[in-house]
Amino acid sequence: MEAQIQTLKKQLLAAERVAVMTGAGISAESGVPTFRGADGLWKNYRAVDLATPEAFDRNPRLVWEFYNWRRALISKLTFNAAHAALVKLETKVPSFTLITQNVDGLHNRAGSRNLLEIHGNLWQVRCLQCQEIILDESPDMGELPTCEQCGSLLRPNVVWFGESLDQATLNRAMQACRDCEIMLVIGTSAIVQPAASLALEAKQGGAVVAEINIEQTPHSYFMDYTFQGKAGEIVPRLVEDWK
Ligand code: BV8
Ligand code: ZN
Repeated sequence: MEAQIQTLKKQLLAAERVAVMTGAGISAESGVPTFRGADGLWKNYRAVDLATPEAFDRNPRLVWEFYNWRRALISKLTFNAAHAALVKLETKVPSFTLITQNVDGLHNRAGSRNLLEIHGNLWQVRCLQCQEIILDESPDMGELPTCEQCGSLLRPNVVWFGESLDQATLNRAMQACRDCEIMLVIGTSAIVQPAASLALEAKQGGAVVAEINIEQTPHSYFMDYTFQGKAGEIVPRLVEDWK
């Protein structure tokens, strides 16, 4: 692995255009539960069953309880060495795009700038009626928060299963993956679409693609590099002793 890290590090140093895709695994060492890992449960519910418009229509109180639980938990956590290493990488690469499936806001807090949050952001809420989007970082939004403008129910401004992603954001992510010379894919199980198709876009665009994950994924077979280990240990080594 060490030789591979040194080789990839040299390639990153020489690259003009780099794209990075992160999933829940990059925040695991910060203490944020992943979706599909052993910690992916909440009160015996699976996150994927609560992160849907149907669940919200059926029981908005339960879904808000789930999101308030995540807000309260994540508000006590902070970014880790992997998030910080990507901020350093961004300062060194002429054209750098960070694409994240995560809604925890830890990349923003670490200082990433060119960031595409393709599944939205837990710290934003949206009014069901007037569509007003508000940044609200309070750990607990209350049982059924309502819009100050029109009094309607608010929802987390995240993309739920069955909902389409913001097309402009997705197009920018697609373009960055098609154009890049190197793509790092960090801490994602490569199951959720269309996010998982972005690594294929990079590969088909001729990029060198590297996966960093504690386990193999359905995409490992087409990776140029597969680093089996923790993001918090491997990502900083890719940018260490860079001047
Ligand atoms: C859409 C926001 C349609 C909410 C999220 C059947 C087949 C194929 C697709 C589908 C299907 N049925 C339905 C679909 C589509 C569906 C989908 O992909 N479902 C999956 C479950 C099969 N997709 C959608 O619904 C998307 N929309 O398709 O729209 C459409 C089209 C046109 C018009 C109208 C509609 C919307 C998907 C977005 C859902 N929202 N999040 C919230 O967070 O509350 S997705 C959610 O899962 C999170 O964003 C999360 O990031 C994402 C993906 O999971 P991962 O990030 O990969 O996390 P996971 O836990 O799975 O894995 C963690 C990984 O990290 C593991 O590999 C682990 O080994 C690794 N790891 C752990 N620790 C570490 C580590 N790695 C390194 N270091 C460590 N320390
Ligand atoms: Zn409103």
